Amino acid sequence: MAEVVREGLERTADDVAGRGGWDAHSGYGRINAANLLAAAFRPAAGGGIRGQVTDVSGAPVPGALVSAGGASATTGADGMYRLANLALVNSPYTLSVQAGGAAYRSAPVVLAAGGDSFVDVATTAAAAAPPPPAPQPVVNGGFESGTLAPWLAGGGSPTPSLSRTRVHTGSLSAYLGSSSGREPTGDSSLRQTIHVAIPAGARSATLSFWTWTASTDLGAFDYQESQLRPAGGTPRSLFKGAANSLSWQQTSADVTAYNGGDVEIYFNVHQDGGGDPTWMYVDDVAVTYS
Ligand SMILES: [Ca+2]
Ligand SMILES: [Ca+2]
Repeated sequence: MAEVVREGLERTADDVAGRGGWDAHSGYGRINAANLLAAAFRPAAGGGIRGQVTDVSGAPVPGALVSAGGASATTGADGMYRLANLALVNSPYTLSVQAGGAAYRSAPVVLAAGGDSFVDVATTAAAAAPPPPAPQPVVNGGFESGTLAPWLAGGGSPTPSLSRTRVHTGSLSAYLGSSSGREPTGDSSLRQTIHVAIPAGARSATLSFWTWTASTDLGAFDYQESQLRPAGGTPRSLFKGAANSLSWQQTSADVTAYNGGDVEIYFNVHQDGGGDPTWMYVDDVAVTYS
């Protein structure tokens, strides 16, 4: 139905391009609703052929050469082509398509005067190879290697460790702070420096991770925190406070601004030694691109 309406709109439009033809600025001209309802077609000396060239997987084939009756066009990124203002007197036309080193010919295409005929061409051109997966700059972001490395532990109050108690995915996470025993005074931190390199075809990079937080410090002298620390730049806080989520929460941060440079991912639990401990699990730290 939509095709019938489209063709009707085109063929009953008021001529703007001249001789009932098409141009890139005004298309087939101004819509004329009265003519459309009356099916009063505009006199036209030609018509167009439009369509899409696809590969074996049905994906668009850009850069395919489509020609008919001495006119030719190259498909765009969406695989679409347009051959405009083909002379009606030479109709029907046979499309020739060259894609992926092979040639194809269509069945005869009868032009519609003053409108487009749609012809899609399915070729056997090989599907484009998928882009290689972007490198993951965070190493051991799921803590599944059985060691914290290359994460660097700091603070020593206490030194972070691996946990099997609470994991977001897999069987291990990182455990900062202390859930039991005498509450120490000081920091329990983990950090890793990554190099942000947005791959071709992507425009942005996002860091995400999951944390499970608990705190019994009602005075909020303790805190869990996460920062991004660019080399030579100002640290950026992603969160800081005595959180008590008791569930896995995801944090995401746009790291596009660090493209081409290094940034340290920093997690910390600070405790005040007051007997009301605070702790945090971290898992699935990763950078994605889009
Ligand atoms: Ca894990
Ligand atoms: Ca405390």
